[in-house]
Amino acid sequence: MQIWAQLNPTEQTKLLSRPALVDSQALSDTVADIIEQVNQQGDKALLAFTERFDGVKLKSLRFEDSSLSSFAGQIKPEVKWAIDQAYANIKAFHQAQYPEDVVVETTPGVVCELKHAPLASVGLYIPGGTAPLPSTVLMLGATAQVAGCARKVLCTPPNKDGEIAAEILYAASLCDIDEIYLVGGAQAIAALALGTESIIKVDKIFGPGNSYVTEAKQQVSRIPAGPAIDMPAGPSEVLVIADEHANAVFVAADLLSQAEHGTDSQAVLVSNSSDLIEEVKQQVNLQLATLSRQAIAEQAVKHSRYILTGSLQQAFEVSNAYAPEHLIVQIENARDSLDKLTNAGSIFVGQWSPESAGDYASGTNHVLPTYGYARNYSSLGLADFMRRYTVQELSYQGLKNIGNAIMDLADAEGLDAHRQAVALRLNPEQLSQNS
Ligand code: HSO
Ligand code: ZN
Repeated sequence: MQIWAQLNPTEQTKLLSRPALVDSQALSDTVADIIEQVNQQGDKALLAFTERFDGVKLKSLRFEDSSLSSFAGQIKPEVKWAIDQAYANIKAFHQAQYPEDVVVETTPGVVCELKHAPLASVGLYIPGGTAPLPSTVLMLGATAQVAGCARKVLCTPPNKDGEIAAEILYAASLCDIDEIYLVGGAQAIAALALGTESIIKVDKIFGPGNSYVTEAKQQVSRIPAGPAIDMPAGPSEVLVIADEHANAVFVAADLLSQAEHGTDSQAVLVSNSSDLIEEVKQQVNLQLATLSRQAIAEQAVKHSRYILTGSLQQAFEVSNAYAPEHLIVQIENARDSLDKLTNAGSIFVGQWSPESAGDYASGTNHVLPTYGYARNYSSLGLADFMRRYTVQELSYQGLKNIGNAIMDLADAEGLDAHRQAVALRLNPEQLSQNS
């Protein structure tokens, strides 16, 4: 347990720092090489990388099956029902996020509009790894579907048998995703960004992934006229603020649900009660022993942090400084503290709101800013699958009304043609004078 007030500012900053991202030259060179090979050899490179990294020799990259929804029959009924319920809630929450268009007459005769349109084509990356993540398919797919993106392309690495989990296929079918490719890693990101013979490139790439995927997303986003990406990513993290009224069993369970994601997962408890902290520590050890992913969670727990503050206000300050991806507030009258908690990807209020709810089924998106980016990046939402643009229409009178402002500013910037574009409209006789 660390006592916040006893640390100097440097120690406080160090305590809240994230692990250094694997940002080695070797990683970035490897990824650059993969991107270049996909650029030069297209599908051939994708198939070769899939054989090398996923251990499977595919005949075709595209997952061909006309009736994706038939995979419902291959999954447990309760999992199908769970996917259905999660999908309905995610859809409902994101449907409510439709942005309003704006029309404003800023000056008489000068009408400005803000409009929204769905992105035409989006790439949704679903990681492979130890467990299939149908929940991530729903988070990305349902949101793209609600936004109205015409082309939704899903890439995921095949398993050893060259297949994709039925849960992923079923979730994809709910989201109307009919373009699925069996390709993962940096090579999938390269294909989505550059295009190959079988994969047409997309406008924006979404989704979590390992350090290769993350690096590849960063690199392709720098390609001139390349795709946009959703957000930078780091290891997943949770910060729990708890007071002496909190249930230590619940708090420990929440810390562990983060810890089991990966050995680099970040779990932080901030409390004004040393008794609660001690209780939670005991609970963490007890519950850890029951987990199937104990080995992973144990590693993450080793670098978890327990911070004792002098007050709840100080706990809020610590949380804002850390800017966690997930923030769970288990204190009395938790809702009253919301105004003070400014920096977090997603906030879970009160003891009945575990992070798992948002990870799976409440309706909020689980793609969230990590690594302190909750300070300046938004949680994924409908707006990320849309672009906004403006429209304007001026009448003659409107142009007259702001004409002097335009011409004087053009003068100030020394841009004569800009001035002329107004002057010639308002005084067309100038044209004949010039010629
Ligand atoms: N906690 C993860 C999302 C997730 N959890 C998927 C379970 N499945 C990052 O927000
Ligand atoms: Zn999770």
